Formats: sequence, C-alpha cells, structure tokens
Amino acid sequence: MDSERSMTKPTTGDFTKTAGWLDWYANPSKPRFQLPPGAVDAHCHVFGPGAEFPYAPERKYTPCDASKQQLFALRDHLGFDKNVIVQATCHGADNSALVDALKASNGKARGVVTVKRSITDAQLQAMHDAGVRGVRFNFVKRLVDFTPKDELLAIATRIKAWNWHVVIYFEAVDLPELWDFFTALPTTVVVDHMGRPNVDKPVDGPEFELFVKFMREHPNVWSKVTCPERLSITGPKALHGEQNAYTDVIPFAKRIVDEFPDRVIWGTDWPHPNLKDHMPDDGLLVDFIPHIASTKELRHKLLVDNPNRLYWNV
Ligand code: 0GY
Repeated sequence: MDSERSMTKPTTGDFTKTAGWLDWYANPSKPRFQLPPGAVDAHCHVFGPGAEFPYAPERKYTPCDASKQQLFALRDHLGFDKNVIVQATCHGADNSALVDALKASNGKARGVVTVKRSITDAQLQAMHDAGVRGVRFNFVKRLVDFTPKDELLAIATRIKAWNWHVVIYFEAVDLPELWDFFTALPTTVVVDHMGRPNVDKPVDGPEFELFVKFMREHPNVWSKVTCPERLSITGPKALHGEQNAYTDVIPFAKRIVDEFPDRVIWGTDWPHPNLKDHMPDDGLLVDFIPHIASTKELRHKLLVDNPNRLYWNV
C-alpha cells in the first residue's frame, strides 16, 4: 500500500505514533467463522507500551502501543487458543516486550525474535525457555537498514542447534536477488505474507510463479497466508456486511493453501502497523479464512495442525 511507503523517521525517545497511522480496531466483531479448538494466531505483535518497553532508537516508525493484555483479550474474543508473537522492527533487537508477553501467557504464546550476532548461548537458552522458537530476518527496505548476509547466516546456523526456524520478510520484487541466500538457510524457513506479492499481477504470472517454485523446490519453506489487508488493492470495501472483502488476494492465498496444505499458517497481524487507509476489524479478518482454505480439513491444517507442530512440537 502506498501509505506503507511514506514514513517519516521518528525522533529517538519521542513515542508519539507516526503521523497519519490508524489505531488498531478497538471493538472487533465476533467472527461468523468459528475457529476450531486449538487454533493459533501465528502472526501478531506486542508494541511497548513505550513507557515500559521503549521503542528502538533505530526504528523507522513509532507504532501505537499494543500490550500483551490487549493481545490476549483479542485472542479470547476471536476464539484463538494461542498466539505466535513476532518481533517487529520498531523494537529492533530488544525483545523484552515480546519475552515479557511470552512469560505472561501460561504457555499459550510462542515467539519469533530479532537478534544480533553477539547474542550469547545463555541468552538464546533463556529465550528458548520463555517460548521463543525462531528468529526473523527482515528485508523490507522501508523497515530496516541492511544487515550483512554473513551475519544472518551465522545466526541461522547458531539457532539451528535449538531447533528454531527463520522467518523471512521481503517483497516479491526482491526474491530473485535474495534467492541464493534464502535457499542456503539450514533451517525451516517461514515466509511472511506470501512474500508480499503484487496482487495486481496475475496469480500464474512470473512473479508469483517464482514464489511457488521457491516453495515447491524447497520442502523446508513454509508460508504465512496472511495480511490480505496489506496486500489488497481493491481493499476492504465489501468487508462490512458482506463476505468477500480483499477478493484480489484470495487467489494467491488459496493457491498456496491448496498446493502446500502442510506448510501454511495464518495470523491476524494485529495491531497492524503501518496502515493509513483503513484498519481491519479483526473479527472480519477471521471471516476471510474460509475463502482461502476451502475445506474443513484444510482449515484444520492451517489453523491447528501446522502451527502446533511448528511452535509446540505437537
Ligand atoms: C507486519 C508488517 C509490517 C511491519 C513489520 O517488523 C515490522 O516493523 O513487520 C509492515 O510494515 O509491513 O508483518 O506486521
């Protein structure tokens, strides 16, 4: 979305939300689609609160605060059993807010952190004990400064010993350049938001075919079939009262679910940083799921079997 590209860098210590950004949806509806028992919201964040867990000096944006209590209340309201909390760039490599949320979750949350090469084994072990199961490498240029690939590869090699995986976030246009690095990663690799396809392009066109090939040729690669609200060009206009919002994203997500049913997971992306045009009602986002996972069996894999296997080893 254009709004994601027009950021102004915040001043360190000023925790005022980046101008123009929307707050998360305060009173989400109750989904019509009833989530199966054991369903996992496998991509969400906690932000601050900034007064307790300050945002990183190097951040490119300041989000609205989104606390662990608010995340857990959303989980219960929507009918999820558990959460996977993913480190966002606004907290840099300081994972304290995330780890604090994991510890408060009574085992109902796992985490994906951002670390530097200097991380010690004792620190990795402490994070593992709190529920961390992966590291995130972010290649979205508007969100992060460049990290040398040898540093990332060294981290991936270290975390393999804890049986963690690597989550990668990138835009479709950058996949060719990143291909060799991604395919050399020694762990399970989980792609955020289907590698951010441009949904204006054909679902069977060269850009998305490359992503499908990436998954087809590399059985260690998984995908989050997430973020219709970020990827959609037609937008949410049908969302309120109708069933078919974000229709332009459906063919992309459905294709991935149909072809790789055992390597897909789903999440809300709450509290939806960087949105200016509209803020999704998380209840209605859950109602998007049956459009991309068309059978009960597929939905069970997507929401229950796959994330529980990846994050809880069950
Ligand atoms: C997301 C999306 C975004 C932000 C981040 O780490 C982040 O700052 O993930 C985005 O702006 O696309 O995955 O929630």
